[in-house]
Amino acid sequence: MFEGSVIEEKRDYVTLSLPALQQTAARPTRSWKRICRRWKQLHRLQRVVLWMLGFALLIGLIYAVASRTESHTEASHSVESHAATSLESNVTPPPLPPNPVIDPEEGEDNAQNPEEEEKKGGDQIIPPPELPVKKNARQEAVISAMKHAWRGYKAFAWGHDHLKPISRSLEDWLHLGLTLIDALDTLWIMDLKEEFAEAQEWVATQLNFNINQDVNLFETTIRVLGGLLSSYHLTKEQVFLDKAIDLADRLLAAFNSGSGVPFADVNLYSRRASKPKWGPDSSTSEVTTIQLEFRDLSRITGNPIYENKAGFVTDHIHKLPKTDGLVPIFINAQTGQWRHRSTITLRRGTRHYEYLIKQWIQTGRTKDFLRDDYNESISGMEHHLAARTEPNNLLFFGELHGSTKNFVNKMDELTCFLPGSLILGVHYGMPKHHKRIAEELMYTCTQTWLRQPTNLAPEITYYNTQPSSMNEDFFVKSNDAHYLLRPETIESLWYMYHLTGNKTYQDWGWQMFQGIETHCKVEWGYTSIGNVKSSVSTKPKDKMESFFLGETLKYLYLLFMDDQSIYSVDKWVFNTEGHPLPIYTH
Ligand code: DMJ
Repeated sequence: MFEGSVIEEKRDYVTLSLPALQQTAARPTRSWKRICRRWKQLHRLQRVVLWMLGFALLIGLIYAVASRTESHTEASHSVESHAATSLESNVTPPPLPPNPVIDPEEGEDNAQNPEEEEKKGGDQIIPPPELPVKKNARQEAVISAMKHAWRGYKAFAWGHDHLKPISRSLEDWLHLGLTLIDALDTLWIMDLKEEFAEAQEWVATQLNFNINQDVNLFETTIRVLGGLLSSYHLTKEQVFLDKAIDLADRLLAAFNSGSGVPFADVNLYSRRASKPKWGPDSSTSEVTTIQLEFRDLSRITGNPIYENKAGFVTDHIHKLPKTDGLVPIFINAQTGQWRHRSTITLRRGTRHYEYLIKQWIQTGRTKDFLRDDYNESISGMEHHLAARTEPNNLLFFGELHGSTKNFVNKMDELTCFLPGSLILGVHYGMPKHHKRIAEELMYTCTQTWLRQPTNLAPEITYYNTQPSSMNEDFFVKSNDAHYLLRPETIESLWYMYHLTGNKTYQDWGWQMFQGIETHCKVEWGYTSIGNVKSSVSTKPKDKMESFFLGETLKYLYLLFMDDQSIYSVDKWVFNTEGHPLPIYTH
């Protein structure tokens, strides 16, 4: 309004002044004669002074005009270049700076101001090495699931073994904060810095192994020792190594048996070992599935005791009689001998075979007896356990029961990690036909999920090997219809995708994840369910297992990763609980 009035004012002025200029146009001749007359009347000296003043005025005027022109030129130049920049911006947006990737070692070397460095170290977690810049939508969905599970655990079970997400309570088993430790490296891999920092803080200040508690050697090794070791490798934070050493020193008591084959349980405080409460023997897969972790600790610390104690068991089992490489499921710790008439099954035995190939890889493929025992066992599986279904010829691996070794046509979800180990072996030069077995078994395992209305697998599936009126390849008994948030099939899908690049494996995994989201997600986390056979009556069991965070969500995240080189199986060997450990040269 104010500016408008000024313009109006100026317009009036212009209008008024035009006639005034026209009126003054006739006067110059008369004025000029008068000026000339005055000039002649001046004294000579006065005229000289006036000339000089005029000259000085002229010079000043020229200078003023010149510098005005110069500054105007500069101003127009800068307007032009600004215009050019705006134009450029309209055409091509400036490139965004890449996400910073902080090299942990570089960070240490660059320490200029110790105080600032200390502050940084206190509240900043270094992202995983070679962290991918962008995550795709499927990865983001899995990260949301992880955050959701973590939120429930933090609210109602913080520092305890398991969350009961429906009753909003907790459950302890080993009293070791299992979920928190199992989740550590998953949080790290997903770049969930805040959550990782609070978990690390708990490990540093609350995790205490000096407790009067019997723990299972196998479960404590794969979940807690494995979780601490992989966290140490990923972060180089000393606290994880210190805790790992303290725990392993206590667990060593388990090997104080007549044979050197460990007892199943150890009391962490008294460091006394005992057979399991349910029977006289140790489980074979449990005594042969702890070597990756104990060896890793020896390699880090330079103390050979851990590797020697656990490695002895593998050497001992290597010498025991087997059925074409297949082992019975129980062994006596005092005598070091198999339990007579014990069943052969991949359900409780498979992890033994997994650690044969993985130990061979971990030791830089230098201990060939491990590779040979593995190959013999796969031949044994093909010969004794492999069978096909009616009507669709699906491959599955059954069990040989008791002393008669009767074939039983059942396979557990637990067995479905086998395709992953098989394809890993093929990658490292095992017989090529193992790939075909891996692909076929992968398909069968996937069907046990995707043929259920929930897209979730039952714990145990029975297979029809004879034509039947049901015309179905498999069926599930009501007692076996639970899904405990297990990872095995998803774990194998990751290996299959990782090593073949076939995106179908990703799509299968995505469908399974949808099943988990639809039927297991509750307000405060995820729950295992009692019935995968109905999408309306799933019978939630109110328990979130630690391996759901340690394995299931981790393998889903890895499965959907665009850049598969980051956690490559050429650099890492994953323990049976999904914790990555480095590969050594020998
Ligand atoms: C995990 O603790 C490990 O994968 C173990 O080897 C077998 N069982 C669970 C997952 O189902």
